[in-house]
Amino acid sequence: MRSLAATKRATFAWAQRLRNAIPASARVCEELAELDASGFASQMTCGMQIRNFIAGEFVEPVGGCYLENIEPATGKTYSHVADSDGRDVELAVTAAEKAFGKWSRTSAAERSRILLRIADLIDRDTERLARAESVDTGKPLSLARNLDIPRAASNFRFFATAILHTESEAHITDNVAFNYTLRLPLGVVGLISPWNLPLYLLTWKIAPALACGNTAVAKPSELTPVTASLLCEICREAGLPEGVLNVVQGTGQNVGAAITLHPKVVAISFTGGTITGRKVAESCAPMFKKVSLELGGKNPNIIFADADLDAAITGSLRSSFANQGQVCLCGSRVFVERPAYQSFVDRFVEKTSELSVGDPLEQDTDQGAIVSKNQLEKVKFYVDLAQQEGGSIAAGGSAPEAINDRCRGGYFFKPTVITDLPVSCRTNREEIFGPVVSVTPFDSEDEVVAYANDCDYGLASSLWTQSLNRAHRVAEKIHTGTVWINCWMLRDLRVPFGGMKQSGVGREGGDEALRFFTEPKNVCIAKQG
Ligand code: TXE
Repeated sequence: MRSLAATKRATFAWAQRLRNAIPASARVCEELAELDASGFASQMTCGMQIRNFIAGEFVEPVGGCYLENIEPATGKTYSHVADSDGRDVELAVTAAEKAFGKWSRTSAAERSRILLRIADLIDRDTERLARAESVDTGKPLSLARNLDIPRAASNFRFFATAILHTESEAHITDNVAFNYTLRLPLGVVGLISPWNLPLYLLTWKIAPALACGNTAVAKPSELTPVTASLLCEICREAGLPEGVLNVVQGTGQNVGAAITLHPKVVAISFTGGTITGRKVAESCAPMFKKVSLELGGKNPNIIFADADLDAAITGSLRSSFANQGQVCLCGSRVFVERPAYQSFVDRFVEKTSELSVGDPLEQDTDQGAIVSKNQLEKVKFYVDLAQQEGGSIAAGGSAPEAINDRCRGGYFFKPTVITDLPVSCRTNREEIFGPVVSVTPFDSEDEVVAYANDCDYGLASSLWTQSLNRAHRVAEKIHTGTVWINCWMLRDLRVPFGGMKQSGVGREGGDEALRFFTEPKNVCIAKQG
């Protein structure tokens, strides 16, 4: 009769063999979980195991299944993430609902104190979070360290202090009544975030939601689950009461949809692609849920001949290729006034070709890996399409030579500049979401405004000019939620942030976020006597 330990060892060995036989894209299936009478499944995965965070505890998914989590820089599985489903969402919503009463009655000062503590702990763990984010997304470690993680801390600090200074309206109705407006927390809210700026965008939702007294069920992208899990550890250490924040890991169709459709989740804040955003809106509409959608973009970057060309080129390199072009705000359609066109193209192509595509963990890397094999294939598809549509590859256009042994199987693509495209071709209309931009000349202000606005998206735009009058004039005419003038991605967290048309509904940031995550109530008191 074999001992239990021997049985476990034999089962583990068998399970490892079975797991290795499973195609990389498959999940560690229910059968494996059946072996797991004593939590055994959790030992069947290589490396880290990212579980759900519900009611203040890290827990296995009810179904016991896990997805392979692949490192973009190597193309290898380096951890496993819970492949949860509606049962896990139900547990999370129950925990959030249970926590809502006390949290919504907690004073703003106490909520602020805890959120500020979370920000301090994010600062303390910057290196650990930055490395996790870089490994999970493929972005350069330097970018995660200097942008993603500090911004996550800023998100918490901003809303932790904002709630200490909110003003509410009062209206005196002639001499007959006094009105005041209450802005009350909504209840349990659903927060769904994408893979390009995982911690940055998830905390941009969590911070205002909790600051306003709501409790939350959050879902990061299944492609980039790690920093959300590390954030949960930080929240627990900061003293956030159990159930206030719950994170359910897993796919959009199994977890995202369950959150969106849950009757006790009263509002959804979503950032992701337009196609998915439409599904979320379709789910919310019949249930009259509040919904905020931050979706895709195909942003114009307009350079007039009178621009400071050095500044425009430096700014355009960032707006074209930051985070491997995987930012919804990237300026993927570059328009240059004809007198400056050739000079811009020559210098922009030269600088683009100097960007180093490398191992994200190395300090001098400018461009890391694309987030997934699917996204890399999407980028390659559009570069091929661009050439079919008449475009010329002025820089990049292919995968780089082998980066190093570690990254041999990674998802890399050179920053790519395409010229000579027809203005309204598919390449110039559809979101690529990778290190690919087109450059097109224009001859007049009216012409370039028409080019910029001839687009299904309306998220952000940049324009470079030394003429103040032209800047104001064009800024007013362009159909985007944000217009940057002689800059890009210069962010003040108080301003409304979001897009129009197929770039989304609603705005995030500042008072817009505080109003989204609260319900206004008018109280009208008639004057006595
Ligand atoms: O986004 P998805 P993906 C764009 C970019 C990209 C495209 C698709 O063009 O190529 O969107 O990217 C969850 N109900 N942006 O596939 O599918 C999903 O699990 C509820 C722009 O990553 O929109 C993830 O957590 N949730 C964007 C989140 O939604 C669902 C940044 C986003 O996934 C769901 C990223 C469903 N039915 C991509 N299906 C930006 N605006 O910055 C999926 N999800």
